[in-house]
Amino acid sequence: MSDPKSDASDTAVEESQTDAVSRRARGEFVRGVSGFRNVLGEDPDFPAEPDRYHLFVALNCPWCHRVTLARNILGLENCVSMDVAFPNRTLDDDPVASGLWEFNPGRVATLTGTPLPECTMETATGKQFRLAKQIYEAEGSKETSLPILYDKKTKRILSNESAEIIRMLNRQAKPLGSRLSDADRPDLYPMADGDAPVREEIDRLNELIYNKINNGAYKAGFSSRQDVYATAFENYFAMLRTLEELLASDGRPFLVGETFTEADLRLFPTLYRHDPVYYVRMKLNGARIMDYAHLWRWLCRVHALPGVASSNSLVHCRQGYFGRSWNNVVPLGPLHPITYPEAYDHPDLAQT
Ligand SMILES: N[C@@H](CCC(=O)N[C@@H](CS)C(=O)NCC(=O)O)C(=O)O
Repeated sequence: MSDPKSDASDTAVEESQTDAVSRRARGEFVRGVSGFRNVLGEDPDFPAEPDRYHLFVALNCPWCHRVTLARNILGLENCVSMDVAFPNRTLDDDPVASGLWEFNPGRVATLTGTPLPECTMETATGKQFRLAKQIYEAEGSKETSLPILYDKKTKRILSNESAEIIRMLNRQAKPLGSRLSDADRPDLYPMADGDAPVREEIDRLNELIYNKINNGAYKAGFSSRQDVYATAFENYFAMLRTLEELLASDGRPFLVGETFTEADLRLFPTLYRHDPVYYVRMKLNGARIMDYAHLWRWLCRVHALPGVASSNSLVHCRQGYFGRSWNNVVPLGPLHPITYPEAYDHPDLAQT
């Protein structure tokens, strides 16, 4: 079973920033690095307490999707509050700048012709900021990205790195006030000594899936060079085949075995977007996930887990990915054999 190899300095969290400027100039999409990296519950400034922390997210963003999944799956919906930005960034006529995340629940989505009910104002800083950029500026930062984990008590940004936010929410779920008992709450990254092999396998898959699938999709869809796109395309589908073989090897329900872990949580946002969005938007039209029998059944299995369906919004994904660069006209397919997200209730549609 061949695993596509990662480039030396890419990690499971971020890609190499080596020559980032010249690589971008040569048409390669290179994702930046998050600057806020405090540790909840370990950093004395940020003790784990109920009703103190807040998430700023956009539901079309796959990195934010990791965080909304963790919040719901860990039973933190009532003790970690959340605001939702509009899925399209600000437009050219914006008084501040275009391309920024905006908290504007009145904004109309071209896909539905109405405002989106999930969108909120900014409710955590006490300043009702319109832009995520302003939350960063309040701390002297020039960053603009989502997700953000925010401390409502000290009015400070704790973290803006989704890989670390999900790990911290998992580790501190109980002191944060999770509504789930220890027995009912999944452990996304088990820390007992005996679990070292599980952690190693989660880390190994995280790095491959981040570079070849999660961020790989952007390398394919946002690069402006045929060769960069072609390499990302090949790596993406080679990794899907590897995951299909892994699941087929012994019929395991989840990537690392019998239990749902962080590796599954981090793969889900990309595969959830593949057939209805990335197939067109990221030019990843080599196959649908439905064409991989074990991966399709895995996707439907995760979609059916408690807390998952309420963490997703395909309307926000469609609206967000097909915004400005697609004349705000959102493709309505696929319709065959069934519409999405309804298709995720049908593991039987797996193309064997
Ligand atoms: N490494 C960060 C990446 C976050 C990220 O790149 N988010 C995108 C949205 S999908 C973003 O906000 N990009 C910068 C911007 O648009 O201002 C994480 O995983 O949290």
